[in-house]
Amino acid sequence: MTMQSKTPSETQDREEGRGWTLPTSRRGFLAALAGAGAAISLGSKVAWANGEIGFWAKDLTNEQLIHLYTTIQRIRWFERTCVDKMLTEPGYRGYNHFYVGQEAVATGVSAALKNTGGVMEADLVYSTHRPSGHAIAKGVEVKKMAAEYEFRATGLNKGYAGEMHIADKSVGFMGADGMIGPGYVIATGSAFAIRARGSKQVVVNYGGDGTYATPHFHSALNNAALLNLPFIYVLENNLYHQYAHYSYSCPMKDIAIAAKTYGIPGVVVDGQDVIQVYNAAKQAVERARAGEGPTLIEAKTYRYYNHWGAPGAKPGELGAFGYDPLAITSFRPEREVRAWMARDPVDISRNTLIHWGVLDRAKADEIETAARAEMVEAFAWADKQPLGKPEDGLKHVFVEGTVLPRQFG
Ligand SMILES: Cc1ncc(C[n+]2csc(CCOP(=O)(O)OP(=O)(O)O)c2C)c(N)n1
Repeated sequence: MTMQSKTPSETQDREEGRGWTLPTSRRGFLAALAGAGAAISLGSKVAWANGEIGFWAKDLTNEQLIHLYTTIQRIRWFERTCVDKMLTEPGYRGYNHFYVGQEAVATGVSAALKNTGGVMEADLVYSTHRPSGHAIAKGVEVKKMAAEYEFRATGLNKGYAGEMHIADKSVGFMGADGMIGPGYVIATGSAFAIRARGSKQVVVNYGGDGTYATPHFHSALNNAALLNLPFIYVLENNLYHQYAHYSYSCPMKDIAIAAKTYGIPGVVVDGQDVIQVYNAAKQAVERARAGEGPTLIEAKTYRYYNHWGAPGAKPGELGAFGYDPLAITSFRPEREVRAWMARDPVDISRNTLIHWGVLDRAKADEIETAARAEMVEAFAWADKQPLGKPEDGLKHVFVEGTVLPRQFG
């Protein structure tokens, strides 16, 4: 990648010393970035022009880079532990729409977000029916998440959500959504509320390639563009909706082209490479935070396992799931599966960080072993948690208390 040439206005600004001074060191620049809003956007443009932030994510510290790799491993092992249980434990209750293969997308996006401060301060993420990676990357507690997947009373949502509707407002994870479509409209509404409050929060909405064909996709982007909302649509193009290739429902190869229709940036990014995803997300977040409106990011990625999995599944069976991606070739070519597995997000992030001298092999192995142990322990803890009682079924469904009679409308 070549450095972007300086635009005349930026050069002019620099020469005339308009409104900003450049700290000499990169760390100094990062400290200056601690400010918010428009200052970040302007600072970032200057940094970009100076080669400070490039495709190598120079703004991330070694610790933050290691955190990316750790997150990818944690997502991978959450899923693999879940799969193991489905295949080997007849009593396991959870089901899952697996995220294996797509880990770098959620990880890269969340690294560009504010993930603390609760619903009024954290950036908000609206998820899909394939939520585990989105949730873990956002900072959801995995033990409680594992318990929720098994409908345990001490789970993240008291066993009411299962996989399909997990939510954790404390980290800005607003919830998974089993319906393909309506969530995006809710997410844009949420971005509108944020703008109305004058908050600097940003809303990220995830969707699959299948969402292109829904009216909600177009309605969400159209309104976000018209109202200039702090909204980012991350479309994870894993090539298939259930068992149909996306070319059956989308006439373009790059779905990001749709952004042109709404006059907003549309970015295609390699979803297997966490650094590339991070860079695209960071730019979109800065843009949204500075009041410059929405972005559509299309991350090209691939799901290894089948559409979903449930307890009692047999490896490789269509309609259940396959643990071995190569066994799931009845609706996709084996060479395609092999080609994507050769670009595994775990390997890419590991090799990148080793190549950069951020990690060595021993440390990378240690992180993987720890992630694996953490997930085995989380699911073992979840197994021991109590199940919900039938008589509690209607609790937390309605708001408790009295509503005064009044006329609406
Ligand atoms: C409105 C609606 N129609 C149909 C379904 C059934 N359904 C569940 S997942 C899915 C495919 C989703 O594909 P995509 O958006 O590409 O996401 P992916 O599963 O590939 O991550 C469908 C059709 C649904 N959940 N909601």
